[in-house]
This record gives sequence, C-alpha cells and structure tokens, in this order.
Amino acid sequence: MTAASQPMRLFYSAPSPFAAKARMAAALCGIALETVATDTTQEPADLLAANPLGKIPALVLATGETVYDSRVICDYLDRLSGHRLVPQDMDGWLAAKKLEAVADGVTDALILTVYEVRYRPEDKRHQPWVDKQTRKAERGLALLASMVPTLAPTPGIGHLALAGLIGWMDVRFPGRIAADHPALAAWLETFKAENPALAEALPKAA
Ligand SMILES: N[C@@H](CCC(=O)N[C@@H](CS)C(=O)NCC(=O)O)C(=O)O
Repeated sequence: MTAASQPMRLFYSAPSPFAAKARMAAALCGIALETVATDTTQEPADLLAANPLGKIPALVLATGETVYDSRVICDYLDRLSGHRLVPQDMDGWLAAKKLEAVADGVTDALILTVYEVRYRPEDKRHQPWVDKQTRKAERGLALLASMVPTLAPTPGIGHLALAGLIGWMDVRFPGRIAADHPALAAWLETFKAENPALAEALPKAA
C-alpha cells in the first residue's frame, strides 16, 4: 500500500460529540477513515504526538501530517471533497457556519459542566460557574430550536455539529432534550431516519 492510498487515522471515542461530527463529515464526504478508540483521560502517547492538546478528534494523514480540532478537520475534509460539507455561496456559508458555531459552543459549555463533576472533587466545585455554562447552553439550545424550521434540507457541517450535540446530550443528559426542546429531539429522529450511514457515527455510551 502506498502512503497516498493509506486511510487517514482518526483518534476518537464513542461518546465524543466532536469526534462524531468529524466521523459523520468523513462519511458525508465519502472519505474512509481508520478510527482509533482513545481514552483522553490516560493521555496516550500516540494521541499527544498527534495533538499536543490531548483532545479528540485528531486526524493523522497518510503523510504523517496531523490535523485538529473538529472544525479544522471538517474544513480539511470539505476541501478534499470539493465542498460537500460547506456551501460556497455567501448566504449558505454563513447559515452553515453559524449553525456549527452555536452547536459547538453549546457542546463546549456542557462539556465543561460534565468535566466539573468528573475531574473536580466535590468540595472544589463552583456552582455559579456551572450555572453560567448552563445558561450559555440554554440560550444556545433555544436558538438552535428556533433555527430548526429554517435548516437546509441537505445535511452540511452545521447539521453534523447539531446532530453530534443532540446525540451526545441523549447519552450524557438522558431525557433532557426531549423534555426541554422537543423540536430538537424530533429533528434528530428525522436526521437519523434520513441519514442512516451518518447516524452510525452518532455518540454512544462508552
Ligand atoms: N474544539 C475542540 C474540542 C474537542 C474536545 O473538547 N474534545 C473532548 C472530547 S469530546 C476532549 O478531547 N476532551 C479531553 C480533554 O479536554 O482533555 C474540537 O472541536 O475538536
């Protein structure tokens, strides 16, 4: 096998919303990836060699070049595929990138609340800070729910970020989306039914 024909390797974990976004992006672009299950808590040497930040997703190209984070990976795959993920007209580009930014921002805020519990001893947790992250997430989720009727019918990068977020919330906060934002829960069900190949990469419990 020549270097050029070797698949790219993606460090990921099953529950990760950002890794799910990257895996769905590769599937949508028709690009095969070799996936490497990774536990970031262990700071494995091969992940740190690929991404000094120790985060997933991280992509290793056949040349050995590395690409991270999920936005850069998705932009890279988008370019490779002749823009299957991101519309190139100004209105389409703006709508897709804004959807991605809000969904990623909500994911970032909620991940911080998960890490507060996972990594901090109980007596060191700071509830006002958790509440602030939760308010960011709530404002973002309300905006995302209001955007659902306006979403383009063909999935693009924004849809993948949103699906990663809602799929991950179903794993980490079971029942919360269905109770608080039924429009988003319904949107994910439609997304899964219409895109079974992408749905395979949605976040799953470890
Ligand atoms: N902005 C990054 C965020 C990636 C991220 O937060 N990944 C989490 C898993 S979903 C992670 O690797 N956490 C381990 C850590 O922060 O050390 C991206 O879009 O790729």
